[in-house]
Amino acid sequence: MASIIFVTGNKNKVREAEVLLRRFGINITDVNLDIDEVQADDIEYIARHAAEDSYRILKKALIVEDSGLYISALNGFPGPYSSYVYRTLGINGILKLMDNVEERDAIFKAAVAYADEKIIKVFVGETKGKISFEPRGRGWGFDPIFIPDGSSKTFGEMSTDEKNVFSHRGKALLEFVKWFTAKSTIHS
Ligand code: ITT
Repeated sequence: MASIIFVTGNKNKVREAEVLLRRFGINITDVNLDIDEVQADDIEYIARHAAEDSYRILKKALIVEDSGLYISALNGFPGPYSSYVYRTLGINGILKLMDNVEERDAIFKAAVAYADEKIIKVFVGETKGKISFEPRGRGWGFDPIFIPDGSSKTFGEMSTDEKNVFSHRGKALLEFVKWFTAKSTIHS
């Protein structure tokens, strides 16, 4: 079985990636490096830098992932600051900002960056949806208030497998895995 390192401090991301990559025969080991994330508006840029910095330390093939929730009525807030905003305002803070706002459009974006001794490559995934009027289900982060287009459930009401079909992370990881398995076949 092929294996890859996932550099993250977020066990929820690890669980989602494990479930998806296992289907392709790829095993994940997660490592929390606690490196400083560059501050930038662009998650692809953030992921690329994190992958570069992590590779310099670990010297093994790895992925990192940066993601964020972009709410239209809030001009894309919290975007790349989602982790901080989740910890400070939380779900209820976001719902309060959206009080009396009818336009609920939002996009979840993920950038998965792969690095090895030769290359750094970034894969993106986006999911359009709506911010719910109240939290529903469990999940983590903003899961209970995000309803992806094509479903009536929030991410918080979905199983990991079902969420992976709809989610930004699932889409970015799928792009990564298609490329990674093709690359491994060529080199083996
Ligand atoms: P690492 O940087 O260590 O990987 P993190 O949680 O700090 O973990 P990010 O900087 O990418 O990750 O922050 C993204 C935040 O956006 C995350 O903490 C959640 O609050 C939110 N988020 C991203 N994807 C999500 C998802 O699928 N479900 C719920 N919330 C999500």
